[in-house]
Amino acid sequence: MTTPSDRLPHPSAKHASGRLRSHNAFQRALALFPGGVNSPARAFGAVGGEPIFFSKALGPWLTDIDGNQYLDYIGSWGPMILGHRHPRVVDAIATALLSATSYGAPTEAESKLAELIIQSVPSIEKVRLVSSGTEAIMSAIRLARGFTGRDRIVKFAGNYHGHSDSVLVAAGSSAATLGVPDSPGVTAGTARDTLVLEYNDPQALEDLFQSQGNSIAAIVLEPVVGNMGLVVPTMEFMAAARQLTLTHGSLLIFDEVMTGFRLSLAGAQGVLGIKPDLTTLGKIVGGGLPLGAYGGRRDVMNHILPAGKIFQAGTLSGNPLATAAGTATLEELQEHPPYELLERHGAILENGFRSAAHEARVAAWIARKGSMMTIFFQEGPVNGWKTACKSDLSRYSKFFWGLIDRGHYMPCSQYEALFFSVTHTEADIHSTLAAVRETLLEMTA
Ligand code: HOZ
Repeated sequence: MTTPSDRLPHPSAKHASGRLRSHNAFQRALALFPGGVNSPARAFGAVGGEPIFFSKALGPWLTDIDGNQYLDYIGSWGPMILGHRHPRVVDAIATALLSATSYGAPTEAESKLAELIIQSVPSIEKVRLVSSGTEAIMSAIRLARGFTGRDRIVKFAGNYHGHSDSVLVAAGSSAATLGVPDSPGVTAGTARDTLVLEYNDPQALEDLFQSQGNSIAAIVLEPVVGNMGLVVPTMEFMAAARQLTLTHGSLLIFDEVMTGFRLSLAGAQGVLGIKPDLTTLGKIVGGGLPLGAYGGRRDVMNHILPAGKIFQAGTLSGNPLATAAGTATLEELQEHPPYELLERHGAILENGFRSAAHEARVAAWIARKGSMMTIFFQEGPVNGWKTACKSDLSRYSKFFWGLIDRGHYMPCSQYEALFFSVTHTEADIHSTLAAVRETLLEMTA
């Protein structure tokens, strides 16, 4: 087990009384924020109970405001591939902080980060830095529409691309978790231009393009889905998406906000061997600070203002602190690629989950790619939203709380993938597996 210097003794969190400060903090927050949170994914709506409030994190460890410690399996929903407070990232932020927090004017540091992105992801020839994954996707879709002169986009049920209007249709993540995959406030006119298909259904894609291909600006997809739980694409599906967009003059946009720099330095596209026209990035690219990016073919990116006419802007785009954190993270990943280690630990985790479920006689479909994984409480196979949504959500809730009580912080929804970091040791993973086994046995006792 890792032993961070500031790790506190682990009081039994089995009872809500072990989280009294979190309870009080939540009561205060309820009066201040809608639902007591600043993003619904963290509200515990899908698992019941109250969210836990945190005060500190180090490596793979989280410390809540009551002093409980948890091995972290969400990593801030993806960014923390190097673990919390990695020294190189902390130093880079501290150094940047001594110069300025924002200029609203260009810096050389932004070019350094852009060079690292372009070196890492071969399909990206030019890039634009923004402040979040939502902004990256929203901008990439506008670019695809402006470039092709077409209005429609194709997305897949259960894929989540942030919260801009045109992708809040059949959306995954907290939109699916909290039962608003089609949010009120998204106009019928906007939703009409978003065509929704089932993931991993190449025939449906083929049929759609046969009938409406010349009105489609882009296909946007998660090349490995993390937002309906983890769903891996078939090569047939990915090849169809690539070929149909090429044939019909549409663009292929890979949303790699979760998978970028996570599954390989070149993201999911590096693993799958498919080259999109545009890629969106977030999470890891900002090293834990708010930063996103979109990029791709030079001829397409040159349509963005001021090189071209398609508008997109942002006061804090390329913010010096976020740029420093992202640069330090990508440099560390380039110099010490962790992907073999993450794959090895992922395989241990996956096999351990599978044998624990087998021993407890719990129906479970376990999906994994690298350091992302989901246990779906159902027989499976899970290959898209129609199958993902058949999972037993009350079982997931019991599983989640059983693990919280044992000091392991899993995603608070069946429809989110877990992430682990380079700082999770093999011993940490075995300690999680022991807790998973105990929890599953307790659930079925
Ligand atoms: N994009 C994150 C994973 N689905 C959730 C973050 C959030 O909505 O707070």
